Order: sequence, then structure tokens, then C-alpha cells
Amino acid sequence: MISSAIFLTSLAKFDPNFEVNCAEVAFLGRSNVGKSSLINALCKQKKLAKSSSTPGKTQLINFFEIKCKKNEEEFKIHFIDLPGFGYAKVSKNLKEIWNKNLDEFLKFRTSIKLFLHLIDSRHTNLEIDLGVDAYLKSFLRGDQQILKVFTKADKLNQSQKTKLKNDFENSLLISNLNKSGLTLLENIILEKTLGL
Ligand SMILES: Nc1nc2c(ncn2[C@@H]2O[C@H](COP(=O)(O)OP(=O)(O)OP(=O)(O)O)[C@@H](O)[C@H]2O)c(=O)[nH]1
Ligand SMILES: [Mg+2]
Repeated sequence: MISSAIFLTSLAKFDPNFEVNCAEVAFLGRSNVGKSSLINALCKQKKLAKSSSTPGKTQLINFFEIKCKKNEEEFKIHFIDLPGFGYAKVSKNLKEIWNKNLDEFLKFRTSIKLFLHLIDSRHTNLEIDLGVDAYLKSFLRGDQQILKVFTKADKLNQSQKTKLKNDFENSLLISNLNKSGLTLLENIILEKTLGL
């Protein structure tokens, strides 16, 4: 389980000099889907990653060092909080720079072993998410995995939850608000990155 988490650093783009000696988990998805809130919920901290109801809050690539424990042994991974895709209210120029920087970062940062693609559980088939999925698959390496995580489950009623689970095999449905699905997700992250 996660035993501690600290903020490490922020980058604007891929930096080959920022080397890494552990597996990394990238949290990505549309703006406002709940990426930063999920990092906080998994780490049981309120303000580790900056979250806001205003889309576009996360503008840099933020790294967090996560320590995990199993049977007295300690392990380290990184969580990476990314700016959201599809945020329209910034200048076109800035959007292009973000996209180019993010594109390079995601392709070259081979220490990322798990891409957590967060999708709002109320809007599961948006074009932009289908695009993100195809985009990730276009450069995914053999030692990297994608996991779809459906957020804001607290907004669904029971029959909507059942439908989502039927529509998406092995789907993970979480809520940062009522903490549902978080222990399962934590276990899956640790298993996929550390083999724990
Ligand atoms: N109902 C509900 N709201 C949530 C949940 N998780 C996050 N939110 C809210 O969604 C809004 C956006 O959350 P963030 O975590 O900042 O989203 P983000 O994906 O990091 O957004 P950007 O940094 O702009 O890309 C905030 O108002 C959160 O309180 C959840 O599980 N349920
Ligand atoms: Mg954010």
C-alpha cells in the first residue's frame, strides 16, 4: 500500500536530463475529469496535487514520489499529473505548445509503465477520448500498459453503473468523492508497476 507521497518537481516539457530510476504512472484525460483529485485521493492528502473546478488548472507536468510498503519492504514509484486534453479556453498558440510538449513527453518518457486514461463516467464515448486511446496505442511499447479509469461514479445511479460495467470489460469505476474503487485501483497500480 501507499505509505507516503511528496511533490517532486514540475516540468514544462520532456527533459532528457531528468532521469529516473523507478516506474512511473501517467494520469491523463480531459480537463476537469479528476486527475489531480485522484492523485490526492490515492495518496490520502488534500492538497498534494492542485485541483480546481475551473478546467485547465494543471498546466505543467507534475511529478510525485510515492513510497509503497509490502511486508516491511519499501518501493518507490512516480505519479505524473498532466495537463488535461481538450481545454479550449486558452489561446490557440498555447494549446499547440502544450500539445507538442505533451506529445514529446509521452512518447519519450519510457519510464512510464502505466498510462491511466481517466474518462468521465457520464460521457464514455467522446471523440476526444477515443482519439486519446488510439493515440496512446500508436506508440505504446511492449512494457507499457493503458488502463481506462471511469471517474465521478458518484454521479451515476445503479443501473448506469451496471450498464457501464457491461459496456466496458475490466472497467474500473471510481469516485474521489465517496472513495469508491480506490483500494482496487491502488492495488492494480502497484501490481502493474512493481509486480506487488
Ligand atoms: N462529483 C465528483 N467530482 C469530482 C470527483 N473528482 C474530482 N471532482 C471534481 O472535478 C473538478 C476537477 O477536478 P481536478 O482533479 O482538478 O481535475 P483535473 O482532471 O486535474 O483537471 P485539469 O487539471 O484542469 O486537467 C473539481 O471540482 C473536483 O472537485 C469525483 O469523484 N466526483
Ligand atoms: Mg489537474
